[in-house]
Formats: sequence, structure tokens, C-alpha cells
Amino acid sequence: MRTDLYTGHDYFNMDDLLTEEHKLIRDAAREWVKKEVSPIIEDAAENQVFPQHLLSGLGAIGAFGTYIPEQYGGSGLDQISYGLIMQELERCDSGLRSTASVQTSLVMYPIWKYGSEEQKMKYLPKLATGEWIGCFGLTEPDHGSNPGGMVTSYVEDGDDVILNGAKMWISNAPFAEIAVVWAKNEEGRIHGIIVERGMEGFSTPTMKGKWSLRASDTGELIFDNVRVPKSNILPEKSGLGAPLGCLDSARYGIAWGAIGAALDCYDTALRYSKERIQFGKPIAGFQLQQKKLAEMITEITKAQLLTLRLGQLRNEGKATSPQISMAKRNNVDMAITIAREARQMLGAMGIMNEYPIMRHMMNLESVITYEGTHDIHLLITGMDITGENAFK
Ligand code: TGC
Ligand code: FAD
Repeated sequence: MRTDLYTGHDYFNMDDLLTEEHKLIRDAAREWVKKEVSPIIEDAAENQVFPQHLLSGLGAIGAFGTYIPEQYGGSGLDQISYGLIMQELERCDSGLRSTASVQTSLVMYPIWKYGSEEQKMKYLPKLATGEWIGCFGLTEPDHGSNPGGMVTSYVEDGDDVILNGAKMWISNAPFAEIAVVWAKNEEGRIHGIIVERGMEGFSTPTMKGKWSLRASDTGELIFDNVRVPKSNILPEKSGLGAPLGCLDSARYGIAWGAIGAALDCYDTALRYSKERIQFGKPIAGFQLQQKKLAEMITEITKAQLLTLRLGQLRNEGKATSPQISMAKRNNVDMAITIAREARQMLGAMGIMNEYPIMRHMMNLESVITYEGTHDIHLLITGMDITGENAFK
């Protein structure tokens, strides 16, 4: 196992645009990752398991509920702080960032935005510390890019509803205490409903065999006549726009996270190229290797600028969904391209788990697919600029 020597790269002095608080939050997250996660991440990926002992630490660095108000146990910070934490987590591993973005943006966010006061007080403080973990059930076996076609549904029965259906590919499902599940009511309208572990008929089988995001637990959610109190339905928003609103927040975090993965690949390749001698000199001295490195830092810098601006827009409440889609799509594509180039720069060493690049590359194959595929985000941009819907 190698010592984590990562230092960060800031070619366009982006730090000048951050506050002292932003830098403190980012540096604290970076130090925690180096001390607690870097030494164990390769084993976790190899063993296909999320290290659950990290949950309280993630809570302590503010990764759970970063922008949720303090009255509900969150950190009450801004969107850029949230982005910086996601960047530092994914610099280590996309699965680590996944756990935090699901908890903050897909579980705490809908409870905060669409929940009742009782629901907020019951769930948010425990989710903020990591005492409870949640998951988000939107995708179904037959409905991925087209979540509006979902078949999971419920019928009313006195003070309860009876829920039936199944969700698939759900991050954190195998160990989550609660699931925010999207299901149709008898009129076919989509609602969010909080399902708790232990409710009869509710199970969360683990999905094994992933070559990607191996340090993140993924599972199914099965609902077999699950009786859920009506008081667990999120009352303040319904329709497909409700889950898609959560996705905006999570996709924004991924845009930052992907920069982290790209920075780690670039940092590793740069360091290696200065140390690796071939034909009597460091490979960093060959033009072809310099071209790779120069293009990497150029693309990272462009993504950093785009994403910081997006963070400013989100702080002002002005960011549009298509702007978020563009950043998610661009940054993940940028990161996966850099991972592939960086792996080549390490030659045979690039395939070894002594270096993080191959793990990042495999992780990013999930990141480019979940929260809307690369092509779906392109179609969102296409529709925004032309006014024409090419989805259907
Ligand atoms: P469409 O008719 O366009 O829209 C339905 C309603 O939703 C509104 N809307 C949005 N609202 C908020 N935020 C957004 N981003 C929104 N996009 C659309 C829209 O205005 C409309 O509202 P209303 O009031 O008129 O009803 O919907 P569509 O059925 O045509 O689908 C559009 C499409 C394809 C863009 C969308 O469904 C989509 O984004 N598909 C991708 C699915 C996806 O991203 N799934 C992610 C699952 S969660 C996940 O992957 C977590 S991984 C987490 C981790 O481990 O990190
Ligand atoms: P499909 O929708 O079947 O798409 C297959 C291909 O067809 C893609 O290339 C797609 O771009 C293309 N395509 C689809 N429709 C169109 C169209 N209209 N025009 C052109 N091309 C199209 N979901 C959750 O709800 N919660 C989670 O926590 C979660 N975690 C995940 C974790 C992992 C590791 C992974 C891999 C996925 C996770 N997902 C989760 C599911 C994820 O959001 C879906 O995989 C994703 O939305 C794509 O759906 P699909 O896999 O069914 O692909």
C-alpha cells in the first residue's frame, strides 16, 4: 500500500475565489480521507464492501447534510462547501462520494424539501451524524432512463398504504435503515414514501458481481405487500419533478466529485512520469507524455471553472437543471478520459492496485451511467437549446 501523497492542483488560482471557510472544509475533508480511507480503500474495493465504520467520520466532516439547516442537524453550509467535500471524497473513491451524495442529496434533501416537520425532526438529525443511513429508490428493473414509467405502486388501506413493486441498482440499500421510495398512487401520481427496515414484506438483497464501484454496496428494494403508515408519505411535492429535483442536487455533487477523481489520476500520472526512467531520462521529458499531462490539466481547469460558477449559481438559486446536466456530463466524461490516459502513462504498473487509476476508471463507468446516462444528459442539453424533445 502506497502513502497517499496527493496535494491538489490549482492551475488558475481558483483558491482565490474560495472563502477561508471553504478552504478549511476542503482541507479537513482531505486530511480525513488521507488518514482514514486511503489506507483501506483498495482492500474495500477488492472485497466488494463499503467500510461502514467510516459513516460516523463522514458525518463528522459534514459530508451528510452539508447544506441542510443546522436546526435539523445539518451543517448549514453553502453549495460550494458541499461540492468541495464531494470532490475530496471522490478524489479517493467514487463509492465513498456515492454514499455521501445519496445520504445528503437523495435522502436528506427530499425529507427536508418535501417532508413534514415531524418527518424532518424524526429522520434528519440521525441521518446527519451517520447513525442512520438512507437510500433512494427510483430505478426499476424495467425503468432506468425512463423513471416516469415506474410500476411500483401503493393502494390506501385505512391509515396505511400497501406498497408493492421492486427497485434495482440502489446504492446503500443493503445496510440502509430507511429508503426514500418513489411509487405511484391509485391515480398514477408519483409520491415519495419513507420505508423503514423491519417493515414486514420489505427486503434489500445485495447485488454482487460489479467490476465498478466495488467499495459501494448496491442492492435491490423488494416490496411485497408492505404496510406503511400514510404519515410516511412526503406531503409537500408529488409528480416526477419531485425525484428529479433531488437528482439536480446529486448531479451537481457528482460534477464536483468527478473533478476529484480526475485530479487523483492526473496527480498520480504526473508524479510517476517524473520518477519513471526510460531511454535514460524521466518519461515526463518526452513530448508525447507532456501532451497527455498538459491536456489533462487543461481539461481539469476548464471543469473547475465551470463547476465553481455552477456552485455560485446554485448559491443564488439560479442554476437550471440543464446547466447541471451539462456539468455532470462534461466532468464525468473528462474524468474517465483522463483516467484512461493516465493508466497508459503508467504502462503495466497502471493496471495494479498499488495505484488508484484503474479503480477510478472502473468506478467512473458507473458514474457516467447513474444519475442520468451520458446520452440522456446530452438530450437534456439538446432539448434546452432547441426546444425539441428527442427522448420520445
Ligand atoms: P419530463 O416530462 O421531461 O418531466 C417530468 C416532470 O419533471 C420535471 N423535471 C424536473 N424537475 C426538477 N428537476 C429536473 N431535473 C427535472 N427534469 C424534469 C418536468 O418539468 C416535468 O414537470 P411537470 O410538472 O410538467 O410534470 O419527464 P420524462 O418522462 O420525459 O423524462 C425526462 C428525463 C429522461 C430527462 C428524466 O426522466 C431523466 O433524467 N432520466 C434519467 C433517470 C435518472 O437520472 N435516474 C437516476 C436514478 S438515481 C441514481 O442514479 C442514484 S446513483 C447515486 C449514487 O450512488 O451516487
Ligand atoms: P437504460 O435506461 O436501459 O439505458 C440503456 C442505454 O440506452 C443507455 O446508453 C441510455 O443512454 C440509452 N437510452 C435510454 N433512453 C434513451 C433515449 N430516449 N434516447 C437515446 N438513448 C437512450 N438508481 C436509483 O434509483 N438509486 C440509486 O441509488 C442508484 N444507484 C446506482 C448505482 C450503480 C452502481 C449503478 C450502476 C446504477 C445506479 N442506479 C441507481 C441506477 C441508474 O440511475 C440507472 O442505471 C441509469 O439511470 C440508467 O438506467 P438503465 O441502467 O436502466 O439504462
